[in-house]
Amino acid sequence: MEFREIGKRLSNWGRWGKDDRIGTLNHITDERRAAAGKLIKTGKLFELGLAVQAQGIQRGTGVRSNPLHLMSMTPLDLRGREDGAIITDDYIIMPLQSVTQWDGLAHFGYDGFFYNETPADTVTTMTGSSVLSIHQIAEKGIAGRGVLLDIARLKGVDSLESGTAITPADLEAAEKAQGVKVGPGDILLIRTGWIRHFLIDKAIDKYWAGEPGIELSCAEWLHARDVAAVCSDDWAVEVIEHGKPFHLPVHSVLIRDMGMTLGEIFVLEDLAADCAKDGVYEFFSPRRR
Ligand code: UVW
Repeated sequence: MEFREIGKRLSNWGRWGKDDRIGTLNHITDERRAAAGKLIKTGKLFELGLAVQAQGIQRGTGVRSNPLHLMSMTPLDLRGREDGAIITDDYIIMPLQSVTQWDGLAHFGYDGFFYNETPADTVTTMTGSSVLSIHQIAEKGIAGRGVLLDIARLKGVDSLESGTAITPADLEAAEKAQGVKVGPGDILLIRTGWIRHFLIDKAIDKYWAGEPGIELSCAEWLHARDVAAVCSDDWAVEVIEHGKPFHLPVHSVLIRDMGMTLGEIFVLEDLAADCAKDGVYEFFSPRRR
């Protein structure tokens, strides 16, 4: 299949050493992070994550449900104490796909391997990933120059339709329209408007009925630009046609071959509105753990 050939061509295996665990995040050098810090002008903050909530974005089908909140201690459990203390404790149990998330490099592979020739059997139910666990990305964080490319705005719609493929030409047209250029070490945020089906229309089934997103040819573009990470407001970053058999070629090449973490279910509406207002589409994108 075409993605294997493209993956071989764009492979970053060994590029940062055989023991590398963070892939394209290596493009964020200290110098680039320091330069990104100088982009802070207004100090405004934008929360890009969905709230952890019981009535979340998942539908409870298959293995992915919404967060479950359980009380493990309440004042009733301690009643009658001499010191009068009352205490509450609680748990949250959740699949990580029930909120905004970064895909670790052990999330997706093919033909028996994850990024950097890491065998599939390095991930077990009891230990998780012994080689590519995302804590190695989290320790360093994902902080640097963020660039938003607002493709929904480019096309003059609130949200792209499900199955709409975003091409390199679209990315470049957005760069031109917005007066910004994506460069080495950037964290690229792609807005499709798709999350409005959850946030505004409250149409969760529609949110999961395929999605707009980048097509495989964008992998070459991201590789040529030395992009560090890509995130989007859809649930898989890549275009998915509703009803078609499950296949994720962009995940295959970006995560497994290039070693790029993908950010999914990002809330980009407020950030995009602010960027449109002042015409500034680059910013400091801070470390999140
Ligand atoms: C899959 O659905 C396999 O991945 P993701 O959660 O990254 O969309």
